[in-house]
Amino acid sequence: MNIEWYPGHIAKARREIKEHLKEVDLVIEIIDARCPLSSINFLNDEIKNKKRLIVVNKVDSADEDAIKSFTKNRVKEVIQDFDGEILFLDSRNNNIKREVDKKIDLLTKEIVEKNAKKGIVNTLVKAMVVGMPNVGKSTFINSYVKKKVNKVENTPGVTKKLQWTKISDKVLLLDTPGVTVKKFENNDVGINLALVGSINDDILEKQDLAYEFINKVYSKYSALIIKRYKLDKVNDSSTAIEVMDEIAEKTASYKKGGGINYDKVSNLIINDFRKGLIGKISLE
Ligand SMILES: Nc1nc2c(ncn2[C@@H]2O[C@H](COP(=O)(O)OP(=O)(O)OP(=O)(O)O)[C@@H](O)[C@H]2O)c(=O)[nH]1
Ligand SMILES: [Mg+2]
Repeated sequence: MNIEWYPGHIAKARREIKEHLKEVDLVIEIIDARCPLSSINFLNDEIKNKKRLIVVNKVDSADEDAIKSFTKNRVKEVIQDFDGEILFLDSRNNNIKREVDKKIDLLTKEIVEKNAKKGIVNTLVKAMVVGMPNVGKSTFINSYVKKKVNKVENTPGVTKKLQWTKISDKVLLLDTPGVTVKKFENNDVGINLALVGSINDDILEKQDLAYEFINKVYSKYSALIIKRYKLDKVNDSSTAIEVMDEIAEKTASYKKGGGINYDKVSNLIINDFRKGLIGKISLE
């Protein structure tokens, strides 16, 4: 399965992000905890020289062991000279302000001190919030400011324009549209991003995507899948097709004239994963 999604509006958003980089002191990069390495570092060259806070978001949906293993060293595998901070969040939670403030203080200490020496006592830190589509950038800002200032929806491409939000007298944040890359490093990255909803569903072959999902996660998470769909025929060594077939059977996903409705069962599996209904599953 080969996935590419780089429409005109994303190319435009990328250009706009680049233009606004000059104005900000800090970049807050939001990534998806279920596939942190697939969703990280998409603006590599552009934000290389900026102070960087990586927010590993949606931790409520991800496998706890996988989250624990995501350390600064892991980040350095993809961003060699990373010297920023990492913060793990469920951004739908409204109590994130204190934690975020602490990280921003840490990363902007130098700027604030430099300004203080020049006699500027109230530095307003400007930060840009960036990330792949649908990772939760707007949700993060809404929770941080404790107001619904940005539109949030569970599809990619919800935020269309760059928009500033004043969080406090100390912090100003820029929400940006989600951006993907022209070509993913490998197929697996594209598949992971498609599964978490960062790629427009219209271009995806759902049957292939659902197959890739089961194929990828079944060996590790068979217990969760078996429990969710009350499967009793498959076992740990069953193939992805056998698993999909039994899910179809147990969810009555049949075509009118008989036979398995693979479109239906594929959509069901993907949506259940995205909603976290199967359990805490990580793709990496
Ligand atoms: N489970 C969970 N869902 C989240 C979290 N943060 C955001 N979401 C959900 O993820 C979906 C996308 O959120 P948005 O804030 O619109 O994402 P975005 O990155 O601004 O998306 P674009 O503007 O389309 O690029 C929504 O359904 C949110 O409710 C989180 O920490 N945990
Ligand atoms: Mg948004």
